[in-house]
Amino acid sequence: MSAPNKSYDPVEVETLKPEEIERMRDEALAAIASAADVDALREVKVAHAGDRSPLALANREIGALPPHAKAEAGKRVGQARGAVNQALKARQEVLEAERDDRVLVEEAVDVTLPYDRRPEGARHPLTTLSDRLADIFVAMGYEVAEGPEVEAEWFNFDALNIWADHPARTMQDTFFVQGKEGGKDGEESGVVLRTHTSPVQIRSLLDREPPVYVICPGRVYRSDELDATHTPVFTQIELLAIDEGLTMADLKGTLDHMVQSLFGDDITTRLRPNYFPFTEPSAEMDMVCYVCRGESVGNPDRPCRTCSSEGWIELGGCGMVNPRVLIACGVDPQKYSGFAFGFGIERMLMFRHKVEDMRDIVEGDVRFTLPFGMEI
Ligand code: FA5
Repeated sequence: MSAPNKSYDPVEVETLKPEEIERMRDEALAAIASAADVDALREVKVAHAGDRSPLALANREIGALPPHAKAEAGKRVGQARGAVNQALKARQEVLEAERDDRVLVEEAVDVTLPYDRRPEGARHPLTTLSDRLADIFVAMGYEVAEGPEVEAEWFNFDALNIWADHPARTMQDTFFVQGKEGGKDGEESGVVLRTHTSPVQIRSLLDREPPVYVICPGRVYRSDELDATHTPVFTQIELLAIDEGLTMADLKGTLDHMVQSLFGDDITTRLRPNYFPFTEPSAEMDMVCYVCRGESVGNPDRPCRTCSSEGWIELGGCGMVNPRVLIACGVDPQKYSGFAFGFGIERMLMFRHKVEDMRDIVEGDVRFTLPFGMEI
């Protein structure tokens, strides 16, 4: 602040002279006008409107003036500062708009440019469907059980009541890893790639005390040729329920609940007599065709490709667990009974999503998998 203003005339105070204030204002306005961008304007603002700017310092001199002179000087400095602030605001708006326009142009994305990133994958529909099936049963209190894919022959066959000379061994064409005769001395079982998920029934019963409620999704192997409806490596899901007093009605109710959860409330199942050594009685399970709901049967005007106008779709095998299996696992068949079923997930995926060739499912082409990626 200047020394006491003896003459009490603001004009006599150098920094408060009108032409001086005008010069300060004009310099500020010129600097504002020539600021090229928002950053430059920020510096101009500090220099010409900040606490140590010439106009701010001049403003401080007003305090030293006598009361009658303060008003005039205050008005002059105030107007100059007002003009500078207004100019700053206006320039700020212009420069910000220019910057935004520039950013829009610079950061624009040409969505028509060729896509050169690696495509994102998607969960394989077999995994999604297996998880979905598992969820249905976990919600009913079932536990997910697992077993090895390279399995002892005893678990895959013998314990399931399929003895070495049993004709049922030829029902499933087996990949042998090591035959009994090739094993070390004293070994009782050969080693196979499991031909079905049923050995997990045995492992589950040996691991747990009844009641047992397990499901087991997993990969299985058969020496089948790869064609439109077969693959040598496929996926099954197995269910096993062992408790006191379980009957075929429980099996039927469980199957109905599963197909209704997947295909809709009005879908039911039916059982047809069949034979599996590990279940007695055994059945083949079918579900009502979820596309035509059976209406294509005997109705040539409304043919159905999904069920070949039969009204039913074959799901897999099931039955009441053979007491011999329970005995092999140390479970008392007088006290406990139970049911089991197993089916191929590839086949279910084929009719559920109208996949016409099983090779599409197993070949791993991401163009097949991607459309399924969104299913939750
Ligand atoms: C079995 O494997 C029995 N373990 C099922 C079972 C479990 C019956 C529990 C009773 C109690 P099967 O051999 O029929 O059954 O095979 C079951 C399903 O596997 C078939 O319905 C079919 O959907 C599927 N499947 C069989 N072979 C192939 C293959 N090569 N490729 C794709 N899916 C197949």
